[in-house]
Amino acid sequence: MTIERTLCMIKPDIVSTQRIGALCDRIERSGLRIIELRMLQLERERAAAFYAEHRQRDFFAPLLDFMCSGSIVAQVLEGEDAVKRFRQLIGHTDPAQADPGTLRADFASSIDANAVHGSDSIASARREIDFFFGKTW
Ligand code: 3AN
Repeated sequence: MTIERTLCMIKPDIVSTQRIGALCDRIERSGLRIIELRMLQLERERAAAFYAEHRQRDFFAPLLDFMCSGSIVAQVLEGEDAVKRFRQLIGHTDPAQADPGTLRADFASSIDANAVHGSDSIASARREIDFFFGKTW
């Protein structure tokens, strides 16, 4: 086991329905530690840069619309095996297919409005933490 850091982004569906606290409670109860936190509004260009790997997908434009529809909360989470553990806690991209007890099963309403993002690898975590918090890691 190694101590890792991963990027969590709480999406506009959770912020607008005032469930930031409920979601952070679940994260903290999982044992992961919130060590940085910032609330912000993504501009379209910035959202496009964050999701650049999906540029060719037909859900790209609706994804940007949604991610720019309100504020998001970016966080750095730290803990043993944080990248994998947080992905497991989040669950499947489509909440209809997410296992019971996962964040998307409990908080997400659709594959678009799916509550939360978590880095999918250590390399992605580094890039995504830099994206929101600068190269201080
Ligand atoms: P995840 O967040 O589960 O790693 P990614 O990285 O494949 O999912 O996709 C990024 C985001 O794009 C998802 N969180 C979701 O909001 C959206 N997305 C992914 N696949 C689809 C899809 N088939 N239809 C609509 N939106 C999608």
